[in-house]
Amino acid sequence: THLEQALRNAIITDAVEVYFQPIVRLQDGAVLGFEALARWIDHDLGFVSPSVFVPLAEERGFIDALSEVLLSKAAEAALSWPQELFLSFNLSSAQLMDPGTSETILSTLARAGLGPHRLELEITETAVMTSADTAQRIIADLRQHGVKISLDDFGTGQSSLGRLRDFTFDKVKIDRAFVSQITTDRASEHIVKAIVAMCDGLELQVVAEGIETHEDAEKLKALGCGMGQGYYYGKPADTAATHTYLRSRY
Ligand code: G
Ligand code: G
Ligand code: MN
Ligand code: NA
Repeated sequence: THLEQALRNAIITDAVEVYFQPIVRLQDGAVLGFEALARWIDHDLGFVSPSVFVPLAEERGFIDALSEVLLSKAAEAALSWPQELFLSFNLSSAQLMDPGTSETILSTLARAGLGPHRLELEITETAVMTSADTAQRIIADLRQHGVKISLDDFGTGQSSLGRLRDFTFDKVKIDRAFVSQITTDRASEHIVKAIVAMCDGLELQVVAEGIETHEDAEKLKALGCGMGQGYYYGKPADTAATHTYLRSRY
């Protein structure tokens, strides 16, 4: 298709970009790291969402090539941040079915010169379900090298609690579907409260996604949630704007 060809071409010509969104400590707003988010603006097609082009690359069998370009760019940017800041990067489900993934990631990091302990990989419940054994091995291998694993979009997949028991994660990201209604919907508040308590018990870090207002942030702090992310703290921004953002804070 035209879209597929345009995307393949964008990968080759280095036209796919990475933006960064801050992840902060809720207590004091300190930046702890950034999530990398792919961005592509095509000459003819204009803005194409990663929720369109990532699944396309998966379907057409070139998610590896796309992801390698993105991770390589993201790692290069992270090199110029303060050393204590982590880089969080999304892995797609197809990558968790491919036994070569850990090797690809580690060698991309090595080439960029970014230590594996600075990388966190965001994976979804659906992704670990589809190919559990392979996913398990990839996760174990990467963690052994110091890479951390976050369970993304928590609460929206299936058998969430079973995943937490059977897999080893470092962090849970509460889906914005719960966070966005936390000040208006009692059920959402109770669910978030329960997730935070459960993660404390399991010694998992917790990030609330999609924080858009001061009121959201205050409520999450009161519920004991450790970290947050969302437009209230910062929208995804390009490498240069991310530098400026960091310079204003350090
Ligand atoms: O940034 P935005 O909210 O538009 O992202 C839409 C979706 O695309 C999200 O589910 C996000 O996780 C996914 N996404 C963004 N960047 C990447 C990437 O680099 N790799 C993968 N696999 N998914 C990404
Ligand atoms: O699936 P994942 O959690 O990786 O996707 C992150 C998506 O959420 C990105 O597309 C990002 O642009 C979007 N996002 C980040 N912060 C906010 C927010 O505060 N509100 C909304 N509506 N979307 C957000
Ligand atoms: Mn994510
Ligand atoms: Na998410």
